[in-house]
Amino acid sequence: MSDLYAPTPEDRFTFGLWTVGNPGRDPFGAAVRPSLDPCDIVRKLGELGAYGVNLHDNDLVPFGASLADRDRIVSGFRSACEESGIKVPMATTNLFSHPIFKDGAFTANDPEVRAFALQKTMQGIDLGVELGAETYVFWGGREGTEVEACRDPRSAIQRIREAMNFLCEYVRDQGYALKFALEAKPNEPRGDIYFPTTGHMLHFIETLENSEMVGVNPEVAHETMAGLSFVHGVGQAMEAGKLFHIDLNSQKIGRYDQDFRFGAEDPKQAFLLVRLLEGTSGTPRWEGSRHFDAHAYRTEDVDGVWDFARGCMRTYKILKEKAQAFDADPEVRELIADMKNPDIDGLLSSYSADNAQRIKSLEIDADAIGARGLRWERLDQILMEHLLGAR
Ligand code: DIG
Ligand code: MN
Ligand code: MN
Repeated sequence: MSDLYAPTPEDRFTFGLWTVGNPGRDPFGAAVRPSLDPCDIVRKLGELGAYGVNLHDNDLVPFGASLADRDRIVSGFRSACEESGIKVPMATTNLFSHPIFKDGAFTANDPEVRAFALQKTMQGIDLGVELGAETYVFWGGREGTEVEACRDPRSAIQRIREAMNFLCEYVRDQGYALKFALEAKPNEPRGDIYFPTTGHMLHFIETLENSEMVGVNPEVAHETMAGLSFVHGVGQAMEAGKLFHIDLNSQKIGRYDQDFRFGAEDPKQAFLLVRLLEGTSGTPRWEGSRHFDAHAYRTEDVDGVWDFARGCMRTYKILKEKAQAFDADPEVRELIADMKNPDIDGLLSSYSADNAQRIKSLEIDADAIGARGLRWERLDQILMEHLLGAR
């Protein structure tokens, strides 16, 4: 019998080489799993029904590799992708592992570090485009401080703006059809990271010279670490036309960046996110990659890694089916139907002296409205019953 929740490339599920390739190292313990060959990862993801694989430059090409070795590695990887039908929709640069970046990359006080970060990123962009990437992510994991007196925060912002403007012009100069997606995180590995939330990134983008090329890559764990609603952050990015990529995973609030299997800690929030991305309430479906920036628990062996990958995709598809059922539920549709008021509709959407006068003259019974129940308790209970399989 066919599995309703078996992933297919049409679902556009992607994983990073660094996610399913995570060897289980953490600040308090060594790796527990062997390193996986990138070509083996690609073949396995193809078998599992994934759409694509994403990478940092050094996930594939070791830091400092010769040009000949780089070309040999890339050629073999491209062959594995083609044989497995796996795409490379997104690429990014590792600007956080090498000690040169220990006090930042684009924001470092040393201009030679900033130049090296630009050099490495241009090479990473060339690699990503060569592999077919359409989106280039920037996660500034080292762009931050522990000792706040080390630089004026305005200098950090100006340096990152210079780097983004420079790299957008590089992409245009090369004729690449590539968009940038900026990923926020509030802290870890730095004490405080600049641009800590998606909201900060959305403002920053509007200060760039080529802002139309730049969007955001919100991550579940990162907005949750900041104590924010991920659904609201994604909704704002979508409304601004700036949701260029998304990092799906799971997170308990008030913890380190856990990057757990999608839905593992927060099925209700995951349900609401899938509902938003899939547009089951009647809005347009978001067509980007459903990228899992997550990794298996350190308790797992390699077989457990593939359990993790299957679980991410399966949970997403189960929640998609439940969101479709929820929004098709007649009682839900009745409860969230747009409230209409012929006396008011049309008055609020744009200013005119006439509209102002008519709004001023409205007789609104605030006490009667204040006493009215909204029935959100009933709505949320229905959501829970769909989620728990009781409806
Ligand atoms: C961490 O959440 C970051 C890095 O894994 C990578 O640069 C980016 C792309 O998903 N997410
Ligand atoms: Mn993370
Ligand atoms: Mn991420």
